[in-house]
Amino acid sequence: MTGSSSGFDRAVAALGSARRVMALSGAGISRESGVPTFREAGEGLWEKVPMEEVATPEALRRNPLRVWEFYEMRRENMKSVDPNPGHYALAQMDDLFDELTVVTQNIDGLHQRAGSRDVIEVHGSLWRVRCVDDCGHEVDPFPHPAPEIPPPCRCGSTLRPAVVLFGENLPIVEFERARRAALECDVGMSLGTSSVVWPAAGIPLVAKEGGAFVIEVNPEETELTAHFDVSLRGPTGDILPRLLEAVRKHRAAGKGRSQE
Ligand code: BV8
Ligand code: ZN
Repeated sequence: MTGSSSGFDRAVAALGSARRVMALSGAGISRESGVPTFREAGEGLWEKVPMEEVATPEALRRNPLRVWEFYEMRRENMKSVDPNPGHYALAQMDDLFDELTVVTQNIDGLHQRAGSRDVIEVHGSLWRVRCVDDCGHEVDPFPHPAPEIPPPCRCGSTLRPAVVLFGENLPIVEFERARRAALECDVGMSLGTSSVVWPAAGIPLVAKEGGAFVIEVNPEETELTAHFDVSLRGPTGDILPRLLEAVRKHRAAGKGRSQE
């Protein structure tokens, strides 16, 4: 369930009068689809595989096969995975606002499959590969399973997962667009992220600096909980559909901004 009902009601009132919304999502929103998170006690990906071994540029240079096996395993696991009610509710919120920008740290593509129209992947995509030597060649979507790993690039080099590894810069165009959406939004949401990986974790704080009302949805407290106007304690698969319903009712009752 959420935090105090006043927290939920304040979130509904803020969303009810919002025109532009920015939502940062993390692995938590995909957890109810069966995608393991990174740091969940007992199931987190990094408990099973040290991230230094598979998610850094050094690892990719040192042992590309090991990194490819890790991302092929994640693609394989996605075969039986579908968006969950949290993804769908967020996608249906597209019709409630002039702008709803989903800034996702996730690489699974579930927001797009659920129908969200404006998704910025600040950590890349599991379904895209690019040239290790930046010759410009990209394949999106890359066939799964890969015919051979690491796959050859047409320039003679090899291809790598087009995801942002630890110690790598975020794609500058996407990150700038995410920051601008955060600065300009009326409400910023943080959905299912532990807020420990920067600079993505700081995007809701950019929204707050820009004067937005900021809402966190997470079953647990995070490192940034104290910075949010409201922190709703619960799974996104439960809270987002309830927020969607409540904002629709709020609007139908003539509260919040008029629908022109
Ligand atoms: C960068 C893509 C500039 C790949 C990911 C030393 C050297 C270099 C860099 C650093 C350094 N020290 C610190 C840094 C910065 C580093 C960083 O922040 N490290 C952390 C660990 C301290 N950041 C970087 O390296 C970034 N780049 O800084 O570039 C630079 C360049 C060179 C040198 C210096 C600086 C790049 C980071 C991107 C890494 N790539 N993913 C892949 O996915 O395989 S990170 C990955 O983990 C995610 O993308 C996400 O961003 C991050 C955090 O994960 P979450 O999504 O939050 O998931 P998590 O498991 O942590 O939490 C799940 C949450 O869900 C929990 O809160 C849980 O309560 C909640 N939950 C559970 N169930 C539900 C739920 N919520 C809702 N509903 C539920 N049902
Ligand atoms: Zn190439």
